[in-house]
Amino acid sequence: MRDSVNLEDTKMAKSNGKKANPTKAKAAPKKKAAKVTAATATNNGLPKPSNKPYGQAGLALQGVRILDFTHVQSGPTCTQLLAYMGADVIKVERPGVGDITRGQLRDVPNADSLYFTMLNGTKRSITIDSKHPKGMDILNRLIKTCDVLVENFAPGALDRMGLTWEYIHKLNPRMIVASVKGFGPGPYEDCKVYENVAQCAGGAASTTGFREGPPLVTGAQIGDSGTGLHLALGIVSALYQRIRTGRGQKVLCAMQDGVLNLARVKLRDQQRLAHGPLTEYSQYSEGIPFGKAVPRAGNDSGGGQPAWLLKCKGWESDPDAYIYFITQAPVWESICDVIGEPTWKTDPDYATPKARLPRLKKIFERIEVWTMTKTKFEVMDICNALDIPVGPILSMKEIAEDESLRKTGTVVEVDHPTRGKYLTVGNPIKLSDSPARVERSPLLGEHTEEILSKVLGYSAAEIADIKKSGAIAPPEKSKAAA
Ligand code: CAO
Repeated sequence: MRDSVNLEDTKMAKSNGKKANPTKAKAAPKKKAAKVTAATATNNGLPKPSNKPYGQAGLALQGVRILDFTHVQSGPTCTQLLAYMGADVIKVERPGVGDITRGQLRDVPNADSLYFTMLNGTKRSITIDSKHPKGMDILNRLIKTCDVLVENFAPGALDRMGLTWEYIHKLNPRMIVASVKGFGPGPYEDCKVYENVAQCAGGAASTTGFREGPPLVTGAQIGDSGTGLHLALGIVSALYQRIRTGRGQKVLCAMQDGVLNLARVKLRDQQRLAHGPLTEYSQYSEGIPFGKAVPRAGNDSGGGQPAWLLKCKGWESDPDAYIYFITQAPVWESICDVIGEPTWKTDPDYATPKARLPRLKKIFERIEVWTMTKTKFEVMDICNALDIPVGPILSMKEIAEDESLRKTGTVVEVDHPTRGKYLTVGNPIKLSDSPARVERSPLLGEHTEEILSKVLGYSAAEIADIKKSGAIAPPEKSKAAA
């Protein structure tokens, strides 16, 4: 709140042609400040509120051009999201090779894999050999015309291409250079990192799984996609700051940091351990002492409301016939009624959250006797009507077929020239004035000529010359063409 007041004051001072002075602005009399805020609300350097209907005033990131040097998953997640929001994302790929994921985990012969297509929608692809002199000329022009360069190469790779921060910033002082790396500065800064390395090094794996088993990685790509999301926020923040400063900056997201940010409740628990056992962990109700570090908590809730995963009708043959059941304190009486234990409402052993803590195992066993008589969807219907928070375990098959996710655009079917129709995850962030732009991924180099001529202004003769040089096509091809 205070920051936003200062921001208003800074803008106001600028619009008055005076240098902003936050100290003076803070000391300004209240009445005067209120008057100024009202004035800035109308002109404040912003255009008048659009009269166009919501959703027809362009896309949120329209006009932002991204030089996308990303590959595999973490970087592509970030730039795909920015493309969904309206940015023009130009993906640079190595001639003849492309992003390695184009060919990884292939399900349809000779077609780009789902690994690639689901992470690179709504982008344009240009092939450029960055180690070829003519390739570097093209990159120089791209650097001059783009707002953001996003990359997730191994540490040092961008510098080895000659694209140091100093070089880029000299060519285009407004350029934001955003990077994903495995680790931040420190002993591991030079290491290459993939998803599960980040999950392990970010503290997530040591706290995932069952106490009696080894550490476990999770299926959600919190290291790759999670860090891509962090990077996207860093980029839009830097774009916003650039409006005031006129200059770009470096944005760095280390995957270890991104995972730790998502696992912050476990660092919370690590500190709580110094003050006694973690009473909401089922190991407490089982009388098993805690060690020095946060243990694996199985399906415990991780929050203040005890919860567990319970079998539902059909669990013997359906591996996903489970419900996640939260014994939220305010609805405890409804839970007692629905499972057929009305006496637990007043029994001093069960009536209060504190009394229940050492008995959680027994309580969940009893609730499970009830859930096993119902399908997970029946439990959902019954419990939601009573305000009891529960969640069905949905398989990916169920998600793929879920009509409501299709309606909201969270799951989208797109058509691809070589692989046909496929499902992708649309924009999970819904903006009321900026509809998501979810399109298929580009073929390798599909937009090379279009970008060279329309974005960078090369003439037809220059493009023919570049083609012959081998800078945008593999050497064999260019030789054959010559
Ligand atoms: N033209 C010419 N060369 C190109 C090029 C182009 N258009 N695009 C890439 N290259 C080159 C790079 O210059 C680099 O060459 P050098 O090593 O000779 O400098 C090389 O291709 C690729 O670099 P890389 O080391 O990044 O690739 P890799 O497959 O060996 O490693 C990964 C992959 C992901 C481990 C590494 O990039 C990394 O640690 N990235 C940072 C962390 C990250 O994002 N991890 C998430 C990956 S998703 O699970």
